[in-house]
Amino acid sequence: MESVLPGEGRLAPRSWWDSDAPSLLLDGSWKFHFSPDAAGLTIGFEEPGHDDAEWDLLPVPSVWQLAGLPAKPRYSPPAYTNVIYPFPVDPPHVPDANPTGEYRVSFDGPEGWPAGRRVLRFEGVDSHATVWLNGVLLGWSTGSRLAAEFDVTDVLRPGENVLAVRVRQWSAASYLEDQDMWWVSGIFRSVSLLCRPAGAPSDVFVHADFEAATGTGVLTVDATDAAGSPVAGRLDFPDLGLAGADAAVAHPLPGVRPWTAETPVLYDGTLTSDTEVITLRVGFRRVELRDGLLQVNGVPLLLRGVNRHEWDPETGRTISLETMRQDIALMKQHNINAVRTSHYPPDRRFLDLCDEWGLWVIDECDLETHGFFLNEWRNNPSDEPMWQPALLDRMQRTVERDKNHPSIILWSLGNESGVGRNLSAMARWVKSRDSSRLVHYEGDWDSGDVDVYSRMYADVPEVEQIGLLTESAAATDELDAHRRSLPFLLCEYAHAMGNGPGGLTEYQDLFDAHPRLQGGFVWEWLDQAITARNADGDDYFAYGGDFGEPVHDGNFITDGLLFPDRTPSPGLLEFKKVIAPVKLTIDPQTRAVRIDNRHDFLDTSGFTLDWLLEDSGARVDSGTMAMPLLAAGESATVGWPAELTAAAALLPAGTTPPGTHGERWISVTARLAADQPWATAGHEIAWQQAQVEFPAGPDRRLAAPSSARQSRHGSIGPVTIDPRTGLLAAVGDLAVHDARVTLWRAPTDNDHGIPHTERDTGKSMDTRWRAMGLHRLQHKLIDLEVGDQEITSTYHVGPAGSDQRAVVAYRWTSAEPDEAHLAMKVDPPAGWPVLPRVGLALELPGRLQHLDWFGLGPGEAYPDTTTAVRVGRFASDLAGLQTPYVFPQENGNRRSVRWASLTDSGAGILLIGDPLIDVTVRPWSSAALAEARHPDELTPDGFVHLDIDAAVGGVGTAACGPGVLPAYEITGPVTLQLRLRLVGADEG
Ligand code: IPT
Repeated sequence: MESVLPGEGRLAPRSWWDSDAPSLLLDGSWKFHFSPDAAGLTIGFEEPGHDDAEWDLLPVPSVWQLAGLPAKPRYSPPAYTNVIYPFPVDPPHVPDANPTGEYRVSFDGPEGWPAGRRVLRFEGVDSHATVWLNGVLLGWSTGSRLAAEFDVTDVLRPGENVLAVRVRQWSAASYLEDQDMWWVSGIFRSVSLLCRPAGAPSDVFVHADFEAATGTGVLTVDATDAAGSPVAGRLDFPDLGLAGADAAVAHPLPGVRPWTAETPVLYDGTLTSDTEVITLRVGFRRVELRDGLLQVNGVPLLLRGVNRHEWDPETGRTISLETMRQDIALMKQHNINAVRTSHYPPDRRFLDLCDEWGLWVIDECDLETHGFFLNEWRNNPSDEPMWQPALLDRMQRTVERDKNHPSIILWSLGNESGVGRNLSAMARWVKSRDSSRLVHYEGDWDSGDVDVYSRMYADVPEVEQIGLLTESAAATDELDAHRRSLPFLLCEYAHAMGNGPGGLTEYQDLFDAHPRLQGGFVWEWLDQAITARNADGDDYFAYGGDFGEPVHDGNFITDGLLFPDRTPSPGLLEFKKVIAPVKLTIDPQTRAVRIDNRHDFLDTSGFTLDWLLEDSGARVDSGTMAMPLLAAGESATVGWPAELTAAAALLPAGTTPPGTHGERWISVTARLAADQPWATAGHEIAWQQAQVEFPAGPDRRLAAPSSARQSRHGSIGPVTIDPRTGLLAAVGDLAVHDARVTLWRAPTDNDHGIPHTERDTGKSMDTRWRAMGLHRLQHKLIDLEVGDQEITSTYHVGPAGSDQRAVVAYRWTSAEPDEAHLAMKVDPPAGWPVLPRVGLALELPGRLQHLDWFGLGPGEAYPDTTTAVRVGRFASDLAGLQTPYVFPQENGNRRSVRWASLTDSGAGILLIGDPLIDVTVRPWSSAALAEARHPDELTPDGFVHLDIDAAVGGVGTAACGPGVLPAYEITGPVTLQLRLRLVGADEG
């Protein structure tokens, strides 16, 4: 367990395949005994006769830390750390308190299997397994996310067999598995017994090259025995015209359809040896570094990727096939074309699906030694000779298992493991074994060992320099020349933690502009939370610290584009829109639509186009338009169909509330023409909107409710201002509390992070805003004038102890009896250079639960996350307006609102932007939101909390990476302008 070797007694790694050779799946309920340390180990548990009647039952596969949850961990609890090892860094030693699971299962020895070897296969055991069959020690293994096989031919017997496995949470190998994820243990992937028929190959390596210039595929299949010598085999691929062809010979195949992630053509066939028929699915493609670019089949790729960990909030790192399908379907539905298997090889079935449905894959080795960074990289296993066998073993098991997947285009040496000789050795081995793919590793910025220059979280200016080849030099001239010859990938960017990621568009624009920038992978796919239960018996999503871990990294584990239950976050919708592979541009002037086909391989024949014309969110007319046939990379401009032009000239159809104006918008949408395995025909791929002139016509405004109110001191239209304080006190009969300027928001995860620009100060925006005192402003009335037509007031707004204050001037006027107009000018002091928001916050009666609005929607949006929202008319109750981030934070802003009504049974207030406002409505205050650690701690306080903002700050990605881009920051004076009205039950 403290050996730095990778294991003992295992068989050489090999590729996985399905065949007619029999096998026995051993998954199921196994006997389980847990011990927190060595004192509790069971002497002799491996003996077949050992009495395990009192033992528990545990499912295999599973991780034991999640057993008993959501109520309470039955054995040792899960623990989360990012970089720091949760034990002293004293390699190869691990804690005496080493949680250990002992497993036993009995099964009947298979009968009637053909002659040959019997192999016991573990797909994944975390972290150290010692294995006995029928009391005989087979060996031990490490490499948690890597397969391990043991030869059991001589030990297996007819009748009852007893398999015993001792699994330790900590081993020397734990130093190699410091990925940013939960520490969980056990036999978490399947276990099976295989027959390897005598004379059948031990390993198979499929070579399926594609020569783009001639359209010719070349298929060779190397079948080898345990000694590496060739095994004769015949290929049968009906669709390739191969019948009984010699596998070892190169078969030129003119006219094959190549495999790409956009066109995942697989040819089904078999490799037949004397004793086995192996099923193969072959995809032809050539991956190469050419002209400084990552090319497949002669075409440079643009990767629109995500980093995917394997996680499920209930089963942890044990993932069902259904969940894998769901992940890939969701990726494809959201225009994602690439996945990095961060930071270990996934369940092998995931890669089958990538081949089948089409995703470019970076398959990453199960290696991370990040915690050595906290010790100045002293004794880093990446460079210590004693660890070289273990590192090479990991790389070999990665490549050997997965080498026959066409979806894999890059092998990654691992993640965050510093630099060192052992990494170089891994890279050399990969190149010697598989020259058909490129090598990736991010941790060495000089990039000497690799074929792509890869970085994480580089900011927009630096990425632009890299795109322009004007980046700063690598360590030596030689390395620099090499690196400049390489394409660039952001293997991680746009940290999707909480509200965000902001600023995706700016990266995508760079990827589109500079060929060297071949895309990136958002960090990360899924919030890795765990379903747990609170004291009230309600379930919630737990993160680091929730299981009492003494050392942990809090909610840094919930930073995905999907919420833990795999519902898409607003960030995923934004990403989908930003990376859409079809770009649509509507020009109302020339009545034309430009279509850019941004696929790398697909033409547009698989897509349809349709249009929709709306008046203030109400449908006027809709129809289809012909999608021009465009090859990948081509563009065309087509005229509007006559029906659209005619419809655009129709008189207004929709209605709009009193005091508001109509707007006419065209939407054009590209959709799937036919069903795909991952979505049905009609699925939206891309869309765009444009405003068109609103034809003059009869006023379609709804009648205003008659204002029976009498003008009296302190009233402006329907609004009552308290003549003593100058504050808004009521709108009609609706009491208003605490209506004041607000310059603060409940910090987002990104507000808690340190933006690149604050590296010197080490301060997050949250720290800076709290230091300014924005969360505890006091309001001092300086001047108040209450007239019949106009009420003006001026306040000094600043925190205790500071001489920094904003001057806030309110001016209430009314042009119509039913309406009040507010202009609120906020002049911040020089000491408050950047603000999170500027607006008016107020509390209204809690019964106003319904928001109708015309503006951007349906989802939330912030200035740097506004791509996925469209102009339209939307409605929601309060609950539907909250975004359930795992860690409570600012959320739910509805952006560029023209008007919004907040009502109860149709009666309430109407806000009209002059011209645009942002609106947030919650059943709790921003202060309560900022206090809560989990959403279940938030309870409605009886009020409706309304924020009407003139400016909202961007969100950025400072949780890990650059902060908000300057264009999305609020600086300087801001004026909020809006009109207020009542809406009646009849007009709602
Ligand atoms: C980077 C890691 O590679 C990834 O595993 C994850 O921890 C991510 O950060 C943050 O969520 S490493 C970081 C030092 C940039």
